[in-house]
Amino acid sequence: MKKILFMTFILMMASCSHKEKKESKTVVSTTQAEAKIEGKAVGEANFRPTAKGVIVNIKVTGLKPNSIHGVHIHQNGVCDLPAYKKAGDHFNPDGHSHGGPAATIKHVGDLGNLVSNQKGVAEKEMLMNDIKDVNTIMDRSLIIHDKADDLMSQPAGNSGDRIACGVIKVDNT
Ligand SMILES: [Cu+2]
Repeated sequence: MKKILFMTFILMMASCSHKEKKESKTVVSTTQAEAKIEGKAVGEANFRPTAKGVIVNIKVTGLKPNSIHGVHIHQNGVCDLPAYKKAGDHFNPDGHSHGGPAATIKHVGDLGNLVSNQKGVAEKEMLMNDIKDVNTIMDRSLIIHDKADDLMSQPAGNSGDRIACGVIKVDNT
């Protein structure tokens, strides 16, 4: 912890003395995370920090062929069967409305949709431009829904039941 505080101090000092570079290269923390996804779809999500935001990479198998499924980060790191209710609502620290991943106003946890191929495999990589530190989403959950997220309906895009879940944990590998 002392080391982290010290690094934070150094970063603050650096940003004070070089204001013009403030936004460009700072990665708040190098921590990475992963979520092992289980349920009606099985797979993995990985999260890594970049200067522009956290990049999430999701790969799952076992979905219905050629189907679309809402995918979000929900606030609690609990994957309780049968319906993952304890995962709670979308992770939304800013109190924003629900939206699509390209929207300016959206939940931090709004990752849009996963689209499966004819084998029921879906892959997605996207930039979460609202957060730069993977620790912000640590010990929360990644949830896949039965239906597509319409990216508009409040509070969760009308995406139906929760069909798969993974808790987001530190990735030390
Ligand atoms: Cu959700």
